Amino acid sequence: PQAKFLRDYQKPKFKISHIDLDFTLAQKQTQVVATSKVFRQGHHQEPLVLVGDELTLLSVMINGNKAEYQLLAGELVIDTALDNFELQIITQLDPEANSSLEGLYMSDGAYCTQCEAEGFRRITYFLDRPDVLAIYTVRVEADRQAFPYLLSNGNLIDSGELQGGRHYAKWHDPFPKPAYLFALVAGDFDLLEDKFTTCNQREVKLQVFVDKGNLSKAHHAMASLKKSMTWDESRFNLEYDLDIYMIVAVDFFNMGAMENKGLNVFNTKFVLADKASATDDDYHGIESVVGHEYFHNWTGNRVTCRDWFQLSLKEGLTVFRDQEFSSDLGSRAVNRIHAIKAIKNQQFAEDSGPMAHPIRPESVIEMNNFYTVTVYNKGAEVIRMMHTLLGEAAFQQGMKLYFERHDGQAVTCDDFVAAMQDASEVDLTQFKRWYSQAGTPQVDVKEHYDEQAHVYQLTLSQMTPATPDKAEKQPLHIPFDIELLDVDGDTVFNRVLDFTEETQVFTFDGIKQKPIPSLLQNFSAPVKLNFNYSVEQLVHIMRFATSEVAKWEASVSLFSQSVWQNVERLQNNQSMYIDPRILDAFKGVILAQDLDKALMAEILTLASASSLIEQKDAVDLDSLALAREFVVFEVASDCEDELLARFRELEKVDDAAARALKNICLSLLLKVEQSYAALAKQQFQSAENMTDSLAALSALNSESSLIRDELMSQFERQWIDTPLVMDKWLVLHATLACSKCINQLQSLFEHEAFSFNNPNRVRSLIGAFAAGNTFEFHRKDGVGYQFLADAIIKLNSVNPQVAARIITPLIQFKKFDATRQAMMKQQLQRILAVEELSKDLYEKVTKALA
Ligand code: BAL
Ligand code: ZN
Repeated sequence: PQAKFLRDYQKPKFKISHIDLDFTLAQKQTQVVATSKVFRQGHHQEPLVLVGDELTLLSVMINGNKAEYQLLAGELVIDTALDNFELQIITQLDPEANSSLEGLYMSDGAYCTQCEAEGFRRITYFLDRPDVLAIYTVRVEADRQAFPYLLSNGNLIDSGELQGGRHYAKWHDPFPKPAYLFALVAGDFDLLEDKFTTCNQREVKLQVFVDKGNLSKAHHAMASLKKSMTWDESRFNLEYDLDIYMIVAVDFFNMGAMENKGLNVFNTKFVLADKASATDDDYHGIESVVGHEYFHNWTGNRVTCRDWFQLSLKEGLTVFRDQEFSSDLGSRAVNRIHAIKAIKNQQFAEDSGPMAHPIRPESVIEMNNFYTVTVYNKGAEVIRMMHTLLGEAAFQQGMKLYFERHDGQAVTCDDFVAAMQDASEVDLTQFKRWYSQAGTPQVDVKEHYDEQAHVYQLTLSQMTPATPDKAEKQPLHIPFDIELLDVDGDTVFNRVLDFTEETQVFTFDGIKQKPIPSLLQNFSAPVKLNFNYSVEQLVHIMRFATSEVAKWEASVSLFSQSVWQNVERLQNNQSMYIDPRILDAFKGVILAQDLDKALMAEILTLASASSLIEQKDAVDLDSLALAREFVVFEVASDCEDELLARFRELEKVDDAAARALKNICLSLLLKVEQSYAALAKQQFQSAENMTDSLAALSALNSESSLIRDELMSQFERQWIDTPLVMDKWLVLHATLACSKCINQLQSLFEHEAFSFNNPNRVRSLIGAFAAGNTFEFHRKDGVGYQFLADAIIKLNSVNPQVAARIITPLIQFKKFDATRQAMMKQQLQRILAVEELSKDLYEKVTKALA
């Protein structure tokens, strides 16, 4: 497989202004007639080259006559002297056999599509690239009884009956769009309907389609959609533009959801919810993803990407928008903490691994491999930094200018930054380096206080380590937010510093006593901070920082420092130890009366093993396991009485933040004493919602006990017919912190709740194990690596996109000891030797072994 490069971008040689698609849906042989209006662009004699994949070509006609063509390696080459013509292509496909879930496929008896990034070429030969925008008219025909709903983008313009029990529907989308936003759905569903009146008094019909019997679980998604529409009008002044907005939930889906114009297709995971079957986190996830897809209507659909290297243009910006939506509606601090965790735990890992890439990648073998935490989440951080530098008012002016200039176009990240710069007084020339430099910048901070002169100085130095794509890095424009606190906890300085040079000294005059600095507040830039905080400073920040996020960050540092110190002690054959001031700080949080309960829960969710690993370049895993367990045990047992009191106080409170705090208390109590298993059992038996049942099971999941096994069986019996809940059960099995785990997982491959064909099931059983069960995955005997590699080899032919996604922990091997690295590489070699290895896996494995 060959890489494509951003630098090779060329404008399309032909334009397609309109396309009429006619689908005859039938078992094994769906037929697609695609009729396009084609226009040569500029003066050239080159042939029209269309791409296709897995298609049976039946005919090609130009202006009603049979056309000459060649089929070469997935390309249909049509040599014609005409400058404008009507092209008709007839293809045949087999959606039933399509297990890759790209293009047109079947999910539980319904036809549906996924065309981003390059799935449309599995439907017909086309200029399948995002800078070719066409107006779509789509006719769908199928058996009426099996497929009563026939849906596509835009507005319904015709429908009717046909002979033989068949029927048809015709849809027209007036907005020109790239092929990746095309969608079709045909099936039998339950339908929840509502309406929304826009700020300009236009009435929009809202529809959520779900599998039969699930109607009562669609209300939260509908409510989230209406909130999203209201919010986008009030915060971004953006109104919806079609007469109808449809969401269809399907159980077989590679991603979370897809923003097809007017017809979003969603993974059921981000639609279906009721209190009995969905957790508070699920509710939050649904609101956020429904918002995300809705916000794409402007940032993605009305203005789209020129080429796939610009993916962050729409994804970084839309993640930023969905984060702001969640923060405006809920707790800003807790939402920020979740966003920071995604960067520190996953994006930093990507940056230090073989797949490191800038938010605008420069070369790609398989585009599906670049729907990453870097493009999405670091992309959102880059937008957030611009928001910090410009302020809300100027940022909104920039958005307005961006739409004025580019509505209806396919543009680049440079176009976006230019709009932001032109609408504000802020020079973003240096800032743009964030788009082209991969890797996590490291910021070292040194402090100096002159007691006589009352001058405090911070010296900041930045360095971005080499990544496989580039060794040389230039200094970045880093907005560096700080607060200086005095010994009483009052603020003496609180501002964002413009840090632009390799080394820069910031001087603060008139500082009467040595302050305590709270650095990189709110994680104002996606960098690694190196500052030698003392325990005393961290405790002070936890107590007095103005920012709630800073309090949380300080707690993470306190816990992590203690774990690493104990790793060192173990390596030096010393006994482990914890500073009592750390214990007091955590106890203070449990006892606090003035802290938001959701924030308290975040602080007490002690850093996971995988997040600790991300803090270091090299890790002694065996010592880390022992040291982390020790520090968790010390914190939990020192706070046992306080944890139990909080648990009791919140036991019956019906509120998500209270539940979060109560449940973290329960899980810590189980770290102290297995006798608390009775408490977990009691909670499980009396739980009135999924949050509490699942939390009880999770708390018991650190060893294979009788109580745990009994409750797992009860849960299984209760939920066997509800796949999304069985996913939670699979995740519990996959994350069991016990040496029996892998054997049990192997036997679960045969369980009726599992299927290699369904991405949600695969992610729950195999993905969750590799990414979330750190010490079992990294077992010394290498069985964890072999288990993952076996599953990936099997998935290579079933669903390459999902296989390439769950391989991530296996390619990130650099931090581990030589023995583990060798075993991981050995499994990668096995994968590389597989016949007909997909492009997706080929790209990741070869980069890892390079
Ligand atoms: N565009 C793919 C799914 C999403 O990011 O919304
Ligand atoms: Zn998106």
